[in-house]
Amino acid sequence: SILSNHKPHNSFPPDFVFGAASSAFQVEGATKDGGRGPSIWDTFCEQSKDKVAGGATGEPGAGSYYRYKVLSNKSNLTEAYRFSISWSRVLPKGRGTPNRQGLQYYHKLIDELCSHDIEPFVTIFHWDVPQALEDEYGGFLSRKIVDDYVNYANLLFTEFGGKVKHWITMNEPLMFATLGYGTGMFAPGHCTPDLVYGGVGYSCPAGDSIREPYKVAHNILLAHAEAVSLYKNSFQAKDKGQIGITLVSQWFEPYDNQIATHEAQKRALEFNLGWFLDPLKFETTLSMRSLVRDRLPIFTEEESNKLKDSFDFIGLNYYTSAYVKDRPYNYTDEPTTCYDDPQIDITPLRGGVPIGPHERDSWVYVYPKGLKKLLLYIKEKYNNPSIYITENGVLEYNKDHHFMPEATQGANPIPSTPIDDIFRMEYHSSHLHELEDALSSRADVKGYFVWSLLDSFEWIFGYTCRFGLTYIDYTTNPDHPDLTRRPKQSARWLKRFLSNIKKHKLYETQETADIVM
Ligand code: GBH
Repeated sequence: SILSNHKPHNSFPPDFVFGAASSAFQVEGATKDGGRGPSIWDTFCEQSKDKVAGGATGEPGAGSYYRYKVLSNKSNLTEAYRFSISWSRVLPKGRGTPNRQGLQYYHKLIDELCSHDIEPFVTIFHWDVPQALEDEYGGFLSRKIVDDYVNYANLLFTEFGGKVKHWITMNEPLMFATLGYGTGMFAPGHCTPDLVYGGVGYSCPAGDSIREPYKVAHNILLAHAEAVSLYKNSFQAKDKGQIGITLVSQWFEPYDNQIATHEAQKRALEFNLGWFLDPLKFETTLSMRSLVRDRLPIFTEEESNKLKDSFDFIGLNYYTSAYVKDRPYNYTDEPTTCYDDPQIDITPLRGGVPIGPHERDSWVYVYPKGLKKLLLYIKEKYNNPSIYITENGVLEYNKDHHFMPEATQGANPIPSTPIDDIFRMEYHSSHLHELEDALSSRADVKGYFVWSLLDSFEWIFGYTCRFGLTYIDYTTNPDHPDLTRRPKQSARWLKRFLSNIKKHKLYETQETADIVM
């Protein structure tokens, strides 16, 4: 069992928020319906079939465009729902006349949530750049995106600001920049032509794996800062909401005790989290400046001031951890991708032993302690910002996954029925224990979102694996899958967990019964 202990979960503050999360392209489907324009992920799925398992696309997602009444059970599964808005559904060409039908969809969804006391947390951008802007000027490679992004954000604040009190400008700029422009594994699939990286060849028509990721990250940060300043100047006083950005990082354990290894650990955190969090709090990390050198764009003093403290909260996505060691780089060689710049090796194994239990070819190595360590690192280094864990979760493969036989040896065995996901419940319970430890060390954590509410389109893995608390049946009718939803065991557990927490909140002035999972 990966459950380190069965202590009661009883130390959450009364206003702590529990939710589940998703993103538009992954769940909505209906990619051509209701006036939606294409995004770079539609194009990527169409044109790079070799890069997405099974040649999958955003159809059917989880069918959420038509089945938006997802949470209207008699009692709620969660107190909050984090979802993203599809930019090209509300602005099919990225700018210009809004698509009323698209806006109507999000009004319906938000009203539905509010009528069940489920708080909407809205991600403005979760990787799905309108194809029109990609075609026109290269999307986030161009600084022109800043105006269009701010115009889009302004539309959302104006339409939904009365109802939405938590805004997230961007999801994981790290992944968007490095996978979209470093390896080319994600849309828009850029990398240095004929890149061979880590022994694997990537075919990309164009790109520059050592420069583009940094340009894109730079423009993302500028767009974020402008949108936050717009919200703060024109909306916050009347709407009384909060705005932040979601970042992702693993925790990195030093592989051994050498000084160089500890320095490598520091660089690993700086290049993953610090790349974005440092300019939001101080200024660009020194190690990045000295290692990426003239390939790292520079913020003007004005931009830098605008970036500083441009958030009410930080969203943090945490899934897994790895070991890190030093990899001194030979400067006579050009680096191949941005992954060479931090001069580190990242590996989930030490002496052949994985850092935590995992299913055979899954990237999620279960390491709950990493969450606490990351939270305390952020608390110390960044002056204890308010944090929401905006994603935390684990996957299971479909039964027909080709690694099936070996996979069953892992710690999250393929469930005997698709909804029998004990390992997921244990995953969340143990991460919540570590989160509570971080709370007791005074980390300012305000909420926790499970990834994900529903099984959905899992990017390059297509529909071969599932992160949902809710199982989606894709098989009933191949032409028109009816996408029947069934709560998994983990969903039942979460519901019980929450009602216990609520009881605890209610009686917290008295001495009260143990809250046990
Ligand atoms: C999150 O990213 C995303 O925000 C969310 O949309 C997604 O559904 C969720 O993860 C689950 O995957 O590691 O090279 O094999 C977390 C970062 C980036 C981790 C892509 C998995 C897969 C490629 N993810 N990565 S690799």
